[in-house]
Amino acid sequence: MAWDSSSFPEFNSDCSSLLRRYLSKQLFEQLQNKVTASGFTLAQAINSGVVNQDSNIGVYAGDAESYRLFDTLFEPIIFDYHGFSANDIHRSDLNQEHLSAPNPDPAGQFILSTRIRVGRNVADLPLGPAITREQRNLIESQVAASLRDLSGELAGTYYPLLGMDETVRNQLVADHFLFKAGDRFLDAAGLNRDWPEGRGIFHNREKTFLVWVNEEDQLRIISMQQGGDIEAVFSRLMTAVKEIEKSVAFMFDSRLGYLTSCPTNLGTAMRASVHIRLPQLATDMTAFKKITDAHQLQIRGIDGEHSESVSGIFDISNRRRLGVTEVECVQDMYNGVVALIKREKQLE
Ligand code: ADP
Ligand code: CIR
Repeated sequence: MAWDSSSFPEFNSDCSSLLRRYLSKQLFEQLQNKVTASGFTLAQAINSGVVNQDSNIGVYAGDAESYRLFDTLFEPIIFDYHGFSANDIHRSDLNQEHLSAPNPDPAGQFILSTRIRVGRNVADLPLGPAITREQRNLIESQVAASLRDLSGELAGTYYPLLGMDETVRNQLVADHFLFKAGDRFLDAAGLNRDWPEGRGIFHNREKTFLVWVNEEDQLRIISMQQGGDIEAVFSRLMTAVKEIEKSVAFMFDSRLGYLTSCPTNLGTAMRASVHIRLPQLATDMTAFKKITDAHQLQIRGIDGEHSESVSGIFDISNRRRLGVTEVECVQDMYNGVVALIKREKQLE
């Protein structure tokens, strides 16, 4: 759906995005002529949520300045999503020794795999929605060069998307290692410009450590493995993040934490998830959601965001990422998963 960005957008009656909730006509008019130094406008920030009326959130930032220039729109969305408030500041804890999350399913009855990722962007450059082709390509070459220096378990190879065999690419997506192509939410945010140039994936031989380059964020640093050893996955990720940070300066704000293109990822930019089989709970989504809501968890489908559950398998992850530490993000997920497994066993 194309829209005339010079006038207040129309929202469908069933649109329930945070954009619709917080963008009044008056606010639109106050912000519509503001432009950041990298040329990012309100129309660009809200395009994804206007074009995709089924968005949950509907806004993206083009650069660090977007969060300040359009703060009257971004802040209420951030507060609503993360339960964060104006006086809160971001707290970080990357110490793996502070996490207590013993495998909640040592028999391997429920948890298929565990994955934890953080988003990162490069300091002093625009975010993906406003980046130029040259800046994106520069990030790709600099990040690929830094990743080449990793050693031990983290050592691996960078595979650019440009020129990648389609069968190989499709298999990486199907196996949950690589981002999909053509996401309409990202597309409308300007994040698919010049595709596939500048994008790629780094991974170690076992595919337990991966880095996505220039997708929604410039880096998505990922640790994953089969089963429910959450502590091992977290520990590998923390080691990797600290290593990469030695050679790449990340965009960081003392109040909002790591800055990301989507406001749901601010703060820790961490999503800790399990793929978990819960066939009994799947038959009663009201009871299921009661548990996930109590533990501030998000339910996604088997192929990630905006996908469906298949065969009673769900992607369960922490919802809050700002105002909580990395350790607390994983602890949220762990506590909720323990509660879900307990309930599933009762229903069996
Ligand atoms: P993100 O995690 O970066 O927010 P998505 O929700 O699109 O993005 O998920 C990216 C990919 O990671 C998808 O293929 C998804 O199925 C996969 N994934 C997420 N969690 C797990 C997990 N615990 N085990 C295996 N794959 C996972
Ligand atoms: C949306 O608004 O639905 C997409 N732009 C994605 C939002 C991020 N997802 C989330 O709920 N954490």
